[in-house]
Amino acid sequence: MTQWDSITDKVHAGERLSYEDGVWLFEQRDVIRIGKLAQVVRRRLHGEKVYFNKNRHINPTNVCAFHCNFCSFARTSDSDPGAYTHKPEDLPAMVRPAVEAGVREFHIVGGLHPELGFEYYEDVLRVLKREFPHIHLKAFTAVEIDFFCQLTGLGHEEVLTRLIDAGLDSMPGGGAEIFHWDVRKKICPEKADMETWLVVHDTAHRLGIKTNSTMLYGHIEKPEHRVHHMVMLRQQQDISGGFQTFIPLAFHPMENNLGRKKDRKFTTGVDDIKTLAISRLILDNIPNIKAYWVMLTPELAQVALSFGANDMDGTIIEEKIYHDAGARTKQEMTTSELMNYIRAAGYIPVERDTVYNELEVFS
Ligand code: V47
Repeated sequence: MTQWDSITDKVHAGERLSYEDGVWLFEQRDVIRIGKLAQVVRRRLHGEKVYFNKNRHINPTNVCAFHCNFCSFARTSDSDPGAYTHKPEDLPAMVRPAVEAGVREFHIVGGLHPELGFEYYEDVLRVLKREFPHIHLKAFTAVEIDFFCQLTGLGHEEVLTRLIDAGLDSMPGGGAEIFHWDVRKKICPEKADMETWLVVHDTAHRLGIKTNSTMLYGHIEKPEHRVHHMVMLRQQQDISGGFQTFIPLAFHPMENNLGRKKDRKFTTGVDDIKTLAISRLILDNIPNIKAYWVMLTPELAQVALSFGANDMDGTIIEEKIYHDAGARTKQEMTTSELMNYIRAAGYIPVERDTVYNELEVFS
């Protein structure tokens, strides 16, 4: 029996793939064959449906105490060129047009400001929830939550409980980067480490908060690190069960030191598609795989739908982290553009809310 036969049998039988299977798949050139296997899993879970939502990103500040070498968004102080810190009370006016256009979710992440207190972040949520009680607040990565613990001396559960009281409804999956310390120590040594990132999500899941997960790939990591990352997420999901989706994030090399070291090379389309497909195969217990069109381009995200992905994120409106790093995509897509991409790929668009309740099936 060849390794292909063994993996194919496991996928059809719904059996878990091993770490070794994952690394072996990364070594294979036949991306179509990997994609076909990923589609077996994707069809079993979702049939022909592809999810999207109507959302708006809000980045309250880009001033950050940390120095991750892949980041093009952060500024070290408020006096740096391009630095900004919005007052919480100014946010409602900024985002009202998007609310009037029908968004249902605010995706709120930002810098770890060295001088602001925890109350600033609570106020961001409180002001937005007061003004727009019907909008879901998906806010703050595990790294931000851990930073708030350092600011306040409180534990993860206390910080999360205070944020829930202020209006937090769920958490995004950022800050995961690459868990393996051999890589993490070189790209973001100051950030919460793998254990801390996982503990924050574990705590959120126990408090009833759904969260997402990500992986930043295409820089100095090797396939082994990618598969290790996925296996660690899978292990956590077995324990706490609250991850809704996995989003592979391709490294963007402009305006950051890591990109300079890599001669500003972007990931290739084949690597992007292969990574998505393998994640669908390894992460058997995370229901959704997101093709984040801002990062992939809408065209490649559309292709990804036939390689295991079943979610295209949303309308997004005003994305900053990727655009500061050289994203070649637009800032926003209309729902009809999103639906056209999904339909043209042969799938059924389904509008969802942040926690994956189906709102409308456009069959
Ligand atoms: O954690 C930062 C990444 C993440 C770069 O949960 C970069 O639904 C590429 O997590 N090149 C934040 N990536 C974005 C994020 C996210 C995005 C979409 C949906 C969700 C969700 C979460 O962006 C960071 C980091 O991994 N990032 N700089 C860069 N130069």
